[in-house]
Amino acid sequence: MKSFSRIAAVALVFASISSAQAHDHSKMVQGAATSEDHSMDPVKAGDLTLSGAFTRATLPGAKVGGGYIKIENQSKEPDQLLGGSSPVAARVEVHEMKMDGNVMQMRKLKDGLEIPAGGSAELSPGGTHLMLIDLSAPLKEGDMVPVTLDFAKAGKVDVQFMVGPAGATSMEHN
Ligand SMILES: [Cu+2]
Repeated sequence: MKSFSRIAAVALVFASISSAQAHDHSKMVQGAATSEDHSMDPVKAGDLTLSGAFTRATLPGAKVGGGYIKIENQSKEPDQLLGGSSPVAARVEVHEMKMDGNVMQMRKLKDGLEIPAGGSAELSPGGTHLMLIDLSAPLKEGDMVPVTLDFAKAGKVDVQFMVGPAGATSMEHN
């Protein structure tokens, strides 16, 4: 129940900026493309290859930040991204996100995100994402954020997430 109420609180934050947030998604996707210019060398962990990890600068007082990454799986077995941890956040969860009317809704994927055998999964702005919850300090553009991802089969994998620009200008009015 505790974790549910936390997610509900997070959802409320997004709901309060509903239409502006929806409008901003196109910018967020562009931000993703830009971030590839600075993307880190891919990280290999067993049959997994993780690449293009980035997050976005947050404003003072922001409680959450998003994490985005591409994960390829060369195994004949699927794996699951269960969540993670980071020194900058109290918790790191895998969230699914979708628009309901003009209200952003997201929920924790409690069984994790499947990385299909011989396939890949991409966590990206506006879609499935990592959520860094209860940030200890704002994420600053240009910094690197260490995140330990937790996979069902591959285990724990350390990845550096580069902090890109905030991009979401509409959020500055909140
Ligand atoms: Cu989320």
